[in-house]
Amino acid sequence: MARRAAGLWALGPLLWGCALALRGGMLYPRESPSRERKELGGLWKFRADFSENRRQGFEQQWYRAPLRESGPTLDMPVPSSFNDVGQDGRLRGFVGWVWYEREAALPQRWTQDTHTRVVLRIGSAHYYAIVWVNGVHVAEHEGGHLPFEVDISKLVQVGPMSSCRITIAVNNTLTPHTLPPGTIVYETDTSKYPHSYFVQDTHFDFFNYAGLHRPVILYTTPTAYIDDIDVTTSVDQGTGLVYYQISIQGSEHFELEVFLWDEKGNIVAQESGGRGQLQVPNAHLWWPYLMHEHPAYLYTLEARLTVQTAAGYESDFYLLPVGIRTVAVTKNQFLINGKPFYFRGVNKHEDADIRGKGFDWPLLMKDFNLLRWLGANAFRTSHYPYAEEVMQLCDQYGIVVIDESPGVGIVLSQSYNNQSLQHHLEVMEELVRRDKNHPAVVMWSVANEPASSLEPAGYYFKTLIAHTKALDPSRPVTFVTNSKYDADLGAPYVDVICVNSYFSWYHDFGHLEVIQLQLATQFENWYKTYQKPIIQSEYGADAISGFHHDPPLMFSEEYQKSLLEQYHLVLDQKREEYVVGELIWNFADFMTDQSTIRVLGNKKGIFTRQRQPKGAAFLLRERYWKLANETGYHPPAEKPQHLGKSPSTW
Ligand code: BDP
Repeated sequence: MARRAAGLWALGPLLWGCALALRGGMLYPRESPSRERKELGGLWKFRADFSENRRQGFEQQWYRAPLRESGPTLDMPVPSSFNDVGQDGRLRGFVGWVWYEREAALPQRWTQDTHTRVVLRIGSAHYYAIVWVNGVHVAEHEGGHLPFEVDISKLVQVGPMSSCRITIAVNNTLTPHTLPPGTIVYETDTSKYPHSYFVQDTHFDFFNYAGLHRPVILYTTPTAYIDDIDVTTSVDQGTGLVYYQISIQGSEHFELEVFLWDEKGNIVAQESGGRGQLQVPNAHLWWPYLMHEHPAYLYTLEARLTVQTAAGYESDFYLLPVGIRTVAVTKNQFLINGKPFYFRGVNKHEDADIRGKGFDWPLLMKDFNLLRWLGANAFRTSHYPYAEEVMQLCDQYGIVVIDESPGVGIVLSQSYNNQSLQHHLEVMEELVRRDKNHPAVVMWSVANEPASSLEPAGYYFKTLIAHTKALDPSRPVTFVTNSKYDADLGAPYVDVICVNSYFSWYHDFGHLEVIQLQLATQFENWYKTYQKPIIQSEYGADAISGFHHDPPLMFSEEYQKSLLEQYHLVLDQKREEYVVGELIWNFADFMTDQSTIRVLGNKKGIFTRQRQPKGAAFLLRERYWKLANETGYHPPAEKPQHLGKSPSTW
């Protein structure tokens, strides 16, 4: 078979690969007396570039005029993946550039007041994006799961009727140096394939949904503004300590006041200056769900910036939810607020139905309601960072998060070279910058199932983990392994061993009787080698909802349940020693590439893709509630579902 891997250049523009260096903060756009926001959700104009080299859009400069003038366009919902919305099979599997466009009408006070800064923020564009406003190139971003933004004030503050036409070209091509990596394979045997035929190969087990997956937002700040806030917390004999650092842009001469509000609307601490410590006597700590009678208590840090201008005073206000809690790891425990914490949780995907990976409030609420129903207290953002709105809900509901980078499928030796490592370091910077202030995030995961026994993996993970710890010394760092305990070159650098295994699924088919022995051996080997706490970060079996067989056979609901039960027997022994958590694979069925081992996707969900329970969901529910009760913590009263509260002075 004549196959050759093609470089990304084959599809990309000349600018490809020049990702912007990380600059400034990435605070979530929140409304305040000094800030407004406008979501650009809804139908955008859309056109996939089906030309052979996928470059027609650049050659014809589709960004210079309304997209409809370039040829036929579709209406495409944002946020959403573009793949499953239409009836055109070519679009579902499309690889290359797609073009989105939207006209936005802006309020006059945004376009006429030059003390207002207008910012365009894209929550996620998978995978590479180039952005133009009114035909002017304003931004590029690599990576499909983290936000980027650009100040577009100068382009929209040009006259009373100024318009704002936003064009975004998005390319979903994955190469050995993207995260996640992939390969474009050209098929050159003309007896089998048409001229210039290529396919996208990936080394991960989920469909490479693409498009504008998360909200696109326009928001304003004053020209002197709060650019970033960095909060870490600790506790000293009941007194909560909130260390903050605030960076300001647009002025060197300013006053900064910082207030901490409790949930009742009282100021409990206050400071001035860009850096300091707020002390909260008898602090309400942030506890995970089902661990304390006051779970997930959130204070609100209010930063007030005042700048003197020729015209008088100008202010900027930013409100940040703050949970006071500590995280620590011993050789066999994971501690939150000094108490042993056991992860009873799930792995998820941002995947559902026709919207693909598009952000969706009803889906998000359903998933959180199901987590509560299950009695779960944790999840891992397998295998990429989730939407910011998800992280905010975790803070509010007390769901603990292992925050994973898109480092999944790192299995080719090329994906360990300097270019890949450099990009991975930048992605960790973007991830930490975005999620550092979430109390729910208790650990970073830099990768999932890399080929960590390959020779370059040692240096790669040593560097990556050290960099992540330097960015955030307050949280442990891990990656999730499926390598052998004595061959894993990255494991020496992690704080917690996270191990995936699929006994009696990917081998020993049907032989549930070997699970206990194999799992116990797995745990003992890892613990003996590293003396670090262990999380069973994946285990599970496919079950096709409605398939039954007793005695249990593979793919039946009975088999999935029985396999889980075997795992639980060993987990119950080892959690007395050093196992600190279990995360089922997977919360819900999800879409994958087509193959003979996937039946319309991966069916290891304990819920279907439509979020209906399989038998295993009831089994896990019973177990998680039992574990919750065993720890002696009482279910909390229903938590009000608002995000923090506005200070009463407003
Ligand atoms: C693990 C991967 C996960 C897969 C799962 C499976 O981490 O992404 O979906 O196996 O095969 O190896 O179901």
